[in-house]
Amino acid sequence: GGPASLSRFRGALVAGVLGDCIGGEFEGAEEVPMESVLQHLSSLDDETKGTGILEYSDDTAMARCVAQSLLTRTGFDEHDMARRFAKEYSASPHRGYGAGVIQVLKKLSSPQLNDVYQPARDQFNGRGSFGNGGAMRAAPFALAFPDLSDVKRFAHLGAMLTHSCSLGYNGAVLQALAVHLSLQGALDLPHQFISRLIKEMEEVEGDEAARNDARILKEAEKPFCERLHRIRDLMDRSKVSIEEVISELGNGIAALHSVPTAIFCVLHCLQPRECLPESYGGVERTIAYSLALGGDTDTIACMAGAIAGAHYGIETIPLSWIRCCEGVEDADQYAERLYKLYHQSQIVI
Ligand code: F2R
Ligand code: MG
Ligand code: MG
Repeated sequence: GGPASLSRFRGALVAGVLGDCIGGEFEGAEEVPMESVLQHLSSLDDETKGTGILEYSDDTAMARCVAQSLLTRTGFDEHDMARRFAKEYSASPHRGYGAGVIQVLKKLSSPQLNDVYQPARDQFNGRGSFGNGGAMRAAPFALAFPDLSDVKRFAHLGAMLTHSCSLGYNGAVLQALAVHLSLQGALDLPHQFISRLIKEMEEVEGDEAARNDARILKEAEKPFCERLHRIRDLMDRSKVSIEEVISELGNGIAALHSVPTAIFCVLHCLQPRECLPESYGGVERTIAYSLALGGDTDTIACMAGAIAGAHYGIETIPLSWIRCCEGVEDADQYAERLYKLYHQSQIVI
């Protein structure tokens, strides 16, 4: 479809859920041979193997809260979103949440709480979390707001409800920006896509808080920009091994070690790859490649899936994958409703 078509909206949310559900199999694994990935994926096609329904984890549980809140409030409402996170956690605590964020979610359920951002600020002795939990749920922000400055602003605030370290919330901003640009068709020109992300993140990472956090954590002055430059270098190479991707970009639970990696997975899989079946479409290639990196596979595949789904659209996603993942129908409905919200807010009165 054309820029910001319904197919792209559906692709983004559905492929995000698939990445989470399918990627859960390998989360935390140090090495994942491509052979094991392909076996896992082919078992999804084979109904006789009785894979059953693959459950979604915290990534999708929280993204659903973001989508529901943006739709119900027709925009960003921090109190409503915080309430939904807390309620979802208390109803279903065994979705594999991060060890630290659980404290925030418990505090958010207190009726006495006035400042919904305070529990996140108290994390890690006041330094805040740099985990990828803000980024893993950021895609719906790109689908709710057509304006790029709104996407940045609300992805930042939405992440701050649990992640007050700039290395956490700026990962969410980067992920939302990547989905936003992909939705516009920007991945048709991959080098321009990455340059645009660098330009936007130069501004995002230019503020005092980001510089301060980077200094304390002994990272580069603008850590996400530095990783985006590494992606550009990797893109220009004719061959890149999985080991090089992991050592240059990471595959861990920190936003800095996973959001740029997810973006690289999408870019690397824009063309067919030798290690992947020729029959695979772009979303299949992207998710398969993300799993082969090991580490935080559900989250990297979820984020890469959302960016790739916004590029290729819903029609490219195999039905066999859709059928075996929990929460896909809901994601599809949220996508349709967000599509309407997005296009309504573009009407100039
Ligand atoms: N938690 C997991 N996977 C672990 C295994 C789960 C297990 N399989 C199960 O079944 O239970 N996955 C999910 O967590 C990631 C998102 O985490 P989030 O929301 O960012 O959580 P948190 O706790 O804020 O941060 C994660 C960890 O990062 C370290 N960390 C963060 N900030 C830190 C700081 N300032 N100083 C030191 N360490 C910091 C801590 O170890 C946190 O626990 C996703 O992968 C999701 O799938
Ligand atoms: Mg998870
Ligand atoms: Mg994870």
